[in-house]
Amino acid sequence: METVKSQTRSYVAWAVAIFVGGGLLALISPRPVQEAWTFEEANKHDIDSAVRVLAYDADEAIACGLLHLESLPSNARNGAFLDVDNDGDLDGFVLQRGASGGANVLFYMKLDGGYREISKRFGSIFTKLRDASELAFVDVGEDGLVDLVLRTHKASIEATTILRNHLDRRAYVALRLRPLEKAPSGAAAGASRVVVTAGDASLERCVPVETPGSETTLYVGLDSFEGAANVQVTWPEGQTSLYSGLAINRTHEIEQGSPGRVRRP
Ligand SMILES: [Ca+2]
Ligand SMILES: [Ca+2]
Repeated sequence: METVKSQTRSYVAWAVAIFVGGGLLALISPRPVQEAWTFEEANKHDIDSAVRVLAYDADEAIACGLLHLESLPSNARNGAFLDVDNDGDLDGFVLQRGASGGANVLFYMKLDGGYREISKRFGSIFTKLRDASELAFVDVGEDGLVDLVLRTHKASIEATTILRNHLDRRAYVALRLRPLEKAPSGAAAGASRVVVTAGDASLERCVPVETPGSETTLYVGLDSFEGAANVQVTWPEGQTSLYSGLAINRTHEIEQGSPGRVRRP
């Protein structure tokens, strides 16, 4: 009888352990990764407002100090860097020519100071569209989670598509940067450098300015920061503007030549 009781207690203990263990596992497991990104048809407004945020064209990469670019695949043909999960670390995207001649979208995320491909974590969604020829970003829904625009080439039967971002929400600040329409004589096209200070964290970003006056919206992820952010912008010509006390989780318009003033859209 004692043995039966002991066995019963043992079964109950195992059942409790499995139940508690399963519950803990469910709590710490990330939600299904397939849901983190979904395909969506791109409308004209989204396509028109999409911007390349940080490209890795060799000159721009040098201007931006993105030294980790050496780790990208040699057959990569277009790419961009952006903090898609707003954790403060830049993530990288590249289009890579596949073995059959089509293009695959690869998604890299910064880990331990280097870049690792993690597209497989999200199932096949990053390799579905094979004719993508250009990457751009736009924030559909203006929810602070930046979405990926995959432009296809003209001959393709595939339409330009948006990969909608459903990753977990974190704090961010969005800066709509508007450099001078006419660059001062002698000034070369280059990049604006942006430093966002949020509490103890200082995040530096680099935004290529392809044509004078071209507006670019920069999203800077702030993880779990609560409070107001300070921003320093160094424009391509070297002029520096400071902006303090910017509210998080919203977009601020920052115009070159208006130091200290931020126009709110
Ligand atoms: Ca990130
Ligand atoms: Ca969005």
